[in-house]
Amino acid sequence: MPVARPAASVALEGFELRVLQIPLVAPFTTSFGTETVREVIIARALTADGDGWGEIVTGAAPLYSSEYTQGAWDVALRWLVPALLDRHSLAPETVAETLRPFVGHRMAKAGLELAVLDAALRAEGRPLGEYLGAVRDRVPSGVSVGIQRDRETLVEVVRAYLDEGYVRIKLKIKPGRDIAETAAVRDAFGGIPLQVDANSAYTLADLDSLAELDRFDLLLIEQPLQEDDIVDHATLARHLRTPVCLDESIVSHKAAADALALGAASVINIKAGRVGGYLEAIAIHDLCRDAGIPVWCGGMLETGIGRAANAALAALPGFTLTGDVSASNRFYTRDIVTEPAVLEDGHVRVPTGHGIGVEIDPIALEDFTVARETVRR
Ligand code: SMG
Ligand code: MG
Repeated sequence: MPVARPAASVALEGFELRVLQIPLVAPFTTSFGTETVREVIIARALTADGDGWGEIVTGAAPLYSSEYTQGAWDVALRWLVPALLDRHSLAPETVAETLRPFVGHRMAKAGLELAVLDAALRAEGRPLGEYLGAVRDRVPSGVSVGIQRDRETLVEVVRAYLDEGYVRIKLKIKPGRDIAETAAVRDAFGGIPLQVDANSAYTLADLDSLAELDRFDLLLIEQPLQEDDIVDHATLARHLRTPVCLDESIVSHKAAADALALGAASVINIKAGRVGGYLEAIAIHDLCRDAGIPVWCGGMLETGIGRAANAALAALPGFTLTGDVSASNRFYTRDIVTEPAVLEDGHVRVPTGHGIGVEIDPIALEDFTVARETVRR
């Protein structure tokens, strides 16, 4: 049990799932493509003591990982939600165990678990941060900068984020759009905290060009190789001075333990969605803290729901590196919560309200909904 004090059980009566499409303030380009709209699934747990909210962070296409909206939608409605509804009284800590027979689909499981957890904590009057073990009331905010048209544009985009107060910059890179881009940002802004993320775009054959990044004194290089290239990441790590951080590869506590045992990573990006939930995320946090491995909280362009939960997670003691927990307006002009996360002195506040600590804006939720399904016991 990763938490100090479990939450009370809820009497689960149903689930409402919605697909939302929310326009982004600007296109977001990574090594695997460009997004202009965030397609996401919002889960609402209906319980005898009130509702709870969760977010399934899949994208429209299986490009970041094998999960995607329609796959998550199908598995949630066909298998996961019915399995949860079969339980008459459900403790949030037993959601993962209940869903374990269904292989994979971790983002779908994570979103459902968060909805149950939020309902339980709201009913008890407990904030998520307190439940997870947060030790800070705000967290430093880093920003993930997509691949830009050219280097001049990249420098101006980074400048605007630094002016807003972001305390760490992450550049998305891919082969051919890496060394010169990183050099341009280093030249323009000197010793700012800087890191890069390749989203699996390289192979070991690119070792020499990846080693060129060593001269930029980066905090880390995130996921240079494929998701299942654990041994190759270990080989790469032995040849780079830049610390290797894993994102896509770390799908569970077990995957994290294996990666550390093999020397495949010296830093880990923790995303609750990717690992199947906030409780699994805490287990990885605890593993890394005991192993002396720094972790940071990743982002999946979350709406105000997941963003609030991520701020709570990032406030745990082992999150010693700045995460991708940015303000809502980094991605959205309009969010689905009434108090979207804002940047204050380079930080985002950990909500103190009950559960995830933010309230849903029902009109925005409705406006962005493109599909909806309700399942009742
Ligand atoms: O939420 O700030 C955010 C996005 C951070 O770059 C980010 N996420 O690989 O770390 C990552 C990417 C995954 C999302 S790309 C669709
Ligand atoms: Mg990443």
